[in-house]
This record gives sequence, structure tokens and C-alpha cells, in this order.
Amino acid sequence: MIARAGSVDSIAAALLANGLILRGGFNFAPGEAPTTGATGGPARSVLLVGQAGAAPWPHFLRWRERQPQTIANPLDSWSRQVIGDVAQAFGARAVSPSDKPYLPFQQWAMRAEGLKQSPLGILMHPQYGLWHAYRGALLFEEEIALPEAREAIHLCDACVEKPCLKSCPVDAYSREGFAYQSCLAHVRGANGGPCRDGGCLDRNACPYGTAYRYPPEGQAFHMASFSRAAN
Ligand code: B12
Repeated sequence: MIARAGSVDSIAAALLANGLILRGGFNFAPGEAPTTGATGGPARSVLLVGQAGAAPWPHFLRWRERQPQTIANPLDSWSRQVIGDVAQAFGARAVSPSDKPYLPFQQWAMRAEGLKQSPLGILMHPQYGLWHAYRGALLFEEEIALPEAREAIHLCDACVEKPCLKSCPVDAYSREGFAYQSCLAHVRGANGGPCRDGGCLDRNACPYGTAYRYPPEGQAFHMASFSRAAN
């Protein structure tokens, strides 16, 4: 067990100072953890770190003003720094969703918060809708006392119209998965302005969690990095 009483609350408070939140966690079964903790021993537990809506955005922008403008993936760098500091203070190892080989963040998230995938592949949250993300995780070599996550209400089950599958000009999301080459070509192309400036049209068509929708400049930032990184 993480020995110090209130550690999880202290971790949550340290993250909140940067607009980040704990997104649940769980204990790995013996031999199950795909990676190690801070001292190289097997990880026994994981706490997921992420965001609801755009809460970290102003913190990130303030940090970015002080950085060279040439950083390749500034949001990843900021996340690694902030979550890395918290990890060090609490004896954890910080990992990022962008670390390769990719760690199964979405599977972890489903288990930690009882979430399911929306038709877009992004996880649907009962409060935040599609407007949430994972910025890192803290791996501990000890177990954590956490309540077992219960399955969350999956709003997509009750959504008959599924506007998220009807707004993309190139039908990039379908039951066959995400046609990301089509998405990329459109986003980069002459008619991709609305996606580039305001974000994914399918994601924005979702009627849930709209109070958490990222502001257009945040969505444009993510779309620009998607457009640069994917190939
Ligand atoms: C590679 C990747 C992509 C690739 C997908 C290529 C492909 N078809 O495989 C590309 C570049 C296309 C992509 C795009 C996006 N992605 Co992405 N992506 C990842 C990443 C880094 C690795 C996925 C992986 O292979 N994991 C390894 C396996 C073992 O883990 P897993 O949990 O089992 O993975 C599941 C998911 O990857 C999912 N999945 C498979 N294909 C796709 C495609 C999309 C678009 C999504 C969202 C999920 C998804 O199914 C897997 C099986 O359960 C994850 C972070 C991570 N470490 O998981 C983010 C992640 C899945 N992406 C995320 C998001 C939000 C997006 C975007 C919607 C927004 C953005 N960041 O620009 C875009 C979509 C573009 C758009 N039109 O808006 C989020 C989802 C958060 C959530 N709320 O659920 C994640 C978790 C990153 C994060 N920081 O939170 N992504």
C-alpha cells in the first residue's frame, strides 16, 4: 500500500495546481503490469492523470511563453515535466501516452473509470463527454487503496441519432474504424479549414459534455499536431 495516509489526496492536489486531475487507478494483478516502477521493480499499481475540458490550457500556455518556440511537442513536454515532478515527490515513475512502445492508456482508463469507447474510438465520459484526455500515468511499486471502479453510464447507448458519425466530410469514422489517411488528407487539404480551425467536426457534433468542449484555439492546436505528426 502507498503507506502515507492521504497520499492520493496530496497527489491530486499537486496535479490540480496545474489544471490536471487524477483519473482513477487500479492495482495490477501479479505479473500483469506491462512495465516497471521508479526503482525498476514491477509496477503494482497505476494512477491515471489527465484533464477534463481545457483546465490545463492556461497553465500550459504560461509555461510555453518561457520555452523556446521550437519545441517539437510542447504539450507532451509540459505534461512530462509537471507529472514527472509529482512522480518524483511521491516515489512513482511517470509515463506518457506518447512514450513508445505505446502503453495501453485507453484500456487502463476503461478499467480505472469504467468508461467505454464512443463510436469515434475516444472514450465517452458520463460528465465530460468526449472532452477529456490522458496526459500521463503514475506507476507505483506498491498497491494503492482505491475503491473498485464501477461501470459508468455509457451515454452513447442511449444516443439514437449518432451525430458523431454524420458530420465528417470524408466519413473518417465508421464501424470499420478510423480512416486516418482520409482524415489527414482532408485536414491538410483546401477544404479542411473548419477542421483545422475548430477541431474535428464529428467530435464537436457530440451532444454530451459540451460545457467541457475545448476552446477553438485548443482544438486548432491539437489538430495542427495531429496533422504534423501523423503520416
Ligand atoms: C497512435 C494514436 C493515434 C493515431 C491512431 C492511429 C491508429 N489507427 O492506430 C492517430 C494519430 C490517428 C490518433 C489520432 C487522434 N487521437 Co490518438 N492516440 C494514439 C496513441 C498515442 C496510441 C494508441 C495505441 O496504439 N495504443 C496502444 C494500445 C495497446 O493501447 P490501447 O489502450 O489498447 O489502445 C486503444 C486505442 O488506441 C483505441 N484506438 C485505436 N485506434 C484509434 C484511433 C483513434 C482516433 C482513437 C481516439 C483511439 C483509437 O483502440 C485501442 C484498443 O483498445 C494513444 C495514447 C495511448 N498510449 O494509447 C492516443 C489516444 C488514443 N488518442 C487520443 C485522441 C483524443 C486522439 C484524437 C481524437 C485527438 C488528437 N489527439 O488529435 C485524434 C483523432 C484525429 C481527429 N480527427 O481528431 C486520446 C483519447 C482520449 C480519450 N478521451 O479517449 C489518447 C488516449 C491520447 C491522450 N493523450 O489522451 N491517435
